[in-house]
Amino acid sequence: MFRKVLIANRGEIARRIIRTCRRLGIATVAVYSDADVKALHVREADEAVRIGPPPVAQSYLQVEAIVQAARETGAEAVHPGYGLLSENAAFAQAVRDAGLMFIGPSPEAIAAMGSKTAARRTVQAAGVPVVPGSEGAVPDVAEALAMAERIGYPVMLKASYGGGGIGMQVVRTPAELERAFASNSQRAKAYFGNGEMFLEKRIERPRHIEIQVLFDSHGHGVYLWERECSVQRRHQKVVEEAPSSFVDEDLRRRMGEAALAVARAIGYENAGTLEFLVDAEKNFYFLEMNTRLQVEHPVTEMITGLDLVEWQLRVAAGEPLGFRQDEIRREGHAIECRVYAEDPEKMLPSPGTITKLVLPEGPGVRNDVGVESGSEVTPFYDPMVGKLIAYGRDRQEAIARMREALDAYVIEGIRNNLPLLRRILASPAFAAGDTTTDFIENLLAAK
Ligand code: MV4
Repeated sequence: MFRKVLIANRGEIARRIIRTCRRLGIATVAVYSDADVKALHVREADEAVRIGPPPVAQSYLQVEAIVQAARETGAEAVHPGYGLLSENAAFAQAVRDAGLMFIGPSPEAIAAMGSKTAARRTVQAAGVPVVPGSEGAVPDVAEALAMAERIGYPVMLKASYGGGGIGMQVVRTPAELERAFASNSQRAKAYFGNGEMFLEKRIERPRHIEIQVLFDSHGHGVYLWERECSVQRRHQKVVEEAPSSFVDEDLRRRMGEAALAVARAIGYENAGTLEFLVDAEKNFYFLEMNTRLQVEHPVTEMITGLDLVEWQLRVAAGEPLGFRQDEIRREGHAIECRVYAEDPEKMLPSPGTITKLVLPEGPGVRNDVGVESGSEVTPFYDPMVGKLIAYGRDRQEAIARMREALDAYVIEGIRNNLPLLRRILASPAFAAGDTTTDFIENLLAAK
């Protein structure tokens, strides 16, 4: 096992990784920007290296500074966390080139899933369904119109390198497609450096269900069941749970095996997640693969009893997975709420100083947070202040524990989404498991 690991991240996920390293007797190196001098992850790591000024482009995205910090401190491996450089193939390569282990998949596997059109082809070749749509990129409006005619309206116009809904649009008529094509392509080019577009059939009121996979470096892989993340707002996940109340044993097995087939096809190693859209008839379609640890990984940990960061470290160090698919537990139910520093009406980040923070406690309650009373939420980084996770013997108990925990949660000094989270967890639609992707929209419209 590694003796020392550098964590190329900040906030709650850096602390989460430090916690597991400490338990395994691994020394930790934090990196930090000038805005994070007093941050918890810096205080909790065994060592910390300053990497630059507050903006991420000058600090947490500085590949050279981070690799240099790892070299100087004698770290043997780098954990990228999520976001930032976690899915950057060039970073994974730079870590390797420095003679260090990247705690994640190979640069080739990251790149294989980096383009959505390339990923669609790979996935189809592995025999896994994708949403009916264009074969690859759609070069211009004329081709888009012809393709949309074949697929049938409504269609989804999407950016090949997109994310967060940017460059994505529902298109219902040819006239709309003519208007939307160039503008979305330009937007994608501005945001992602590439304006390549493709088309898919629009799936109505889908659910977002993802499969967690874990592969060792000896070609052995397992799936750690599913998470349902349909409760989103503006393409930002708000509530996630495991298992999904919509998934039956047969669908679970079919999605799990599909996920393994895709991961095998690209020689995947480490933890990864395959996102699927699932329609009302329980048809599932591959959407994309996230080649990193996800924000919502705790709900999987709660129902399996596995520590995903521990297994990321073990397989990166060359250890085989010590278990088979039929030995993986699936017990109880877990729900995660993402607590954001945001203006509840405008849903925009709300920076400021957290003057008071009281985290709820109780049986089955877990808090993964990056802040404390006195912390400043700056406009430089993601406004998520933490994650509240509740576990119960069944979904009903998990909901009851989550509602109590949300009621006991106190954040003062900044606007936050606790009121929205309380409303979601109290809604009859959520209790009924009626969690399609338009859930929050409907909840807010009902008032
Ligand atoms: C779709 C879709 C319907 N049909 N694709 C949104 C984020 C991006 N990763 C994919 N998204 C969608 N793709 C087709 N062909 C509906 C969505 C979608 C969505 C998906 C998952 C969770 C929430 C969502 C909210 C709005 C739209």
